[in-house]
Amino acid sequence: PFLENVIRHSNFLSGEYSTTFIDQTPELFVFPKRKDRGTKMLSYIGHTSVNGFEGLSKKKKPLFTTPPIPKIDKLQEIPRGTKQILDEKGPEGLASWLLDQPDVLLTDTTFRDAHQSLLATRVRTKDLLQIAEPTARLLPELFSVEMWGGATFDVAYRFLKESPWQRLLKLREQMPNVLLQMLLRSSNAVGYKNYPDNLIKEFVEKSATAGIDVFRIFDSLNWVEGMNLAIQSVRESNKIAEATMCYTGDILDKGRTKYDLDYYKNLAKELEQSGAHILGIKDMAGLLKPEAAYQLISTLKDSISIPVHLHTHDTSGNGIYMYARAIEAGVDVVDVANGPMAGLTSQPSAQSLYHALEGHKRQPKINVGSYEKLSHYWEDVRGYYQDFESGMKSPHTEIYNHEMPGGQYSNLKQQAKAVGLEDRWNEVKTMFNKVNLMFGDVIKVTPSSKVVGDMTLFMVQNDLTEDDIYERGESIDFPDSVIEFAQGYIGQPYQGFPKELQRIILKGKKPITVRPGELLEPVDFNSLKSSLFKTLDRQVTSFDMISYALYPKVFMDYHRFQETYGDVSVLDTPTFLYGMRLGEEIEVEIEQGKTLIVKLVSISEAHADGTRVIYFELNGQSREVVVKDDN
Ligand code: 3PY
Ligand code: ZN
Repeated sequence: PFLENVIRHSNFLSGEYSTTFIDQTPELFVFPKRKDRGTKMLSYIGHTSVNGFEGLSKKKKPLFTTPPIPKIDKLQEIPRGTKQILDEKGPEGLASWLLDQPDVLLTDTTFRDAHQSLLATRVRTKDLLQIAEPTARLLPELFSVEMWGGATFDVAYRFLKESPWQRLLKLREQMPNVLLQMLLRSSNAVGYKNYPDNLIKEFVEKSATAGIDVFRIFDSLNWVEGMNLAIQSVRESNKIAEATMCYTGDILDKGRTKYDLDYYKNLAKELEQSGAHILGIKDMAGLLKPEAAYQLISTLKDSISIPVHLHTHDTSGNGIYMYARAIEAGVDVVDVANGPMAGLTSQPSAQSLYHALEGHKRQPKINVGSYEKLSHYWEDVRGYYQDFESGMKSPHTEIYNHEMPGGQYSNLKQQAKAVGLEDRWNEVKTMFNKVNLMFGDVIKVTPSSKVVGDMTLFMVQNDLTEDDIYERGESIDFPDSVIEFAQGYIGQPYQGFPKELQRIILKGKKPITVRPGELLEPVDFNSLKSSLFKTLDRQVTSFDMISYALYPKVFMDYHRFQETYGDVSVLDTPTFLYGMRLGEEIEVEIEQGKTLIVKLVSISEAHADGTRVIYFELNGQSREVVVKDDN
């Protein structure tokens, strides 16, 4: 059936196929085989109606309003944007175009960091896709839309049961005019550990072909040696390498000299020399204060000749004022999110920034009315994910003390709760700061922030003080991530590891000082392809291979889930998260032009073996599925 699919495909018939044809044409692998999609879907709905969604306590499906999609004229051509400039002028040309813009440009993070930081990364492709074309049409002046990478990759498979590659391909289709941007953790790609060099190269190359234009590349220790491979791979793909430095500490605090203005200035120069088209500044915890931003950006604009792109989190509530000062100092692009998805641990609001700069000569040239139209959609979509909210309700200035990244705060709180430390959250925050100082004051961002977090929970949970670690550390088994960090497996921290602590943690193990990627065996893609072909029992794409190589277990769990429940990405989000109410009827478009009408008729009492029978109507026909009640 695969070959038949190929030769009947319109692109094949018209001769428009290339070597990426197979990767980008997933419908080739949709065979009219084996199972009945309807039954699988009913099993999922039945299971979720009875047991709730993984990680959420079971509750009745709330009533939601349907998010309004702004009206657009699909017959009109999509307005030109930065993507066309990149295609015409190449990455260097795009960067020099950017330097020539008198006003500040905006990157919209609503599709990635905003929901990673506010809603535990849970926003589904279906909800992104519906608003993608309206966004592309209404906001063609954006510099870029950040919509991929960071935690979205594994969360898509793990919790949303959908393919991140499909998300990318589909969004690219709907947004052909603006640059699409991703967050790339250098040698950690979109994972939490170092990967072999050939996997990083392959990942970059395939992400570029699938649609990514701007790669924001950072290393969790600001270790440039760990970033070079990713920077070069992006350059080879003829895409934009936004080499990024993570901002930590406070350059205004003269008592803290490790990360001072000179540190950032030298790092920026090094990144420019490494081939960056744009310099990114990643203020992942929102520590950059307004005056610090002014000094930092002014210094960088004097020291390097590539554009500067600033990212922050609005946790402290100072984001807009900080941006205003950075804009005064000449920053070229700043990251914002659409109002209802902005603020707190997310990015500052696009609309707020626009109005704050009223009358300013660098006010962004966007249509703020368009932003508001799109905001009504996001307001309602956010409601779908209410159970993933972190609970932070107001600006949080303690961030300046504990320095936890925006995306980590809610996560670590959850982890603390899971190990019974919910009541000791204040202690956890204080300990996070202590551990940071014990580690020598490190950059804290994925994955180094996770190491600090793991050590913090370990110490609080075991009632260990700093003195305990130094006095009786020899007899303490530290968490794996802490040992790996001390061994050098996530790279080399600036000014090295504190020697005494490293000795205590490693207990005789020898640390490495080279790039971890140099020591890792390359992935053998040929043998991976044949072994995956056997396990998946279907053709294998480059995307499958990369995902498997990054996350073997996560990828196989996803595959098994699909075998059981089919493609659940077609379900609306309330049904995906809460199942159905008794008597409710929904429509599910399982493919273009093919809609199923599903009604949940009744649910039986639990039988002795713990199963229930769920009675549905599927397109008017009675159907039943048996579901195990896990409650
Ligand atoms: C990520 O790596 O996912 C981040 O957003 C870090 O800030
Ligand atoms: Zn961020």
